[in-house]
Amino acid sequence: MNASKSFRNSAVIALFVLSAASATAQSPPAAGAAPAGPTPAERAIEYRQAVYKIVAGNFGPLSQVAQGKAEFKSENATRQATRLAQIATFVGDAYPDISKEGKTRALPAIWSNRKEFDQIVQDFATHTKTLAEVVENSSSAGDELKAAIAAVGNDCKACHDKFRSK
Ligand code: ASC
Repeated sequence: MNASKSFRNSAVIALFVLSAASATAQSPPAAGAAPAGPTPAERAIEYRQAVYKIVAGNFGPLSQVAQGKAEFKSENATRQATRLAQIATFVGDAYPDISKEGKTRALPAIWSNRKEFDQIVQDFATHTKTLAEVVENSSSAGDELKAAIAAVGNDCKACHDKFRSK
């Protein structure tokens, strides 16, 4: 290969590399291309919302039982209450600072009034643990079970009233 041909080849390669780099850096994504992934803040918010989906998915049926809208079934209630007590331990650290801003109903008061917020989270963990124990010893939806379910529901509500936007 002579010198001028070799120069031309290098120039072609350089141009190709440059245009490929600028395509990644500057062009909008091609039609149908996957959008950019979530930011760390979006990921943290999605994670938190997933935690609450598990909370609601397990507390909902128990709340129905307490209201007499669903039958008490020991096996189901035990599974739900056990899972609720477990997922309750995920809540406290689902509010990292980066998740304060974004598509979230979590109010800034959570971060400016963290002690009060953490107390409700602690109550939620305590009351779900108690509920799991009460369910374990229940064969029907008696007063003790209803009270244990109500205690958990009150923690949900206390937090929503103060720390979640409408
Ligand atoms: C639920 C649910 C809530 C709480 C709340 C209790 O079942 O999804 O967010 O109970 O309504 O006040």
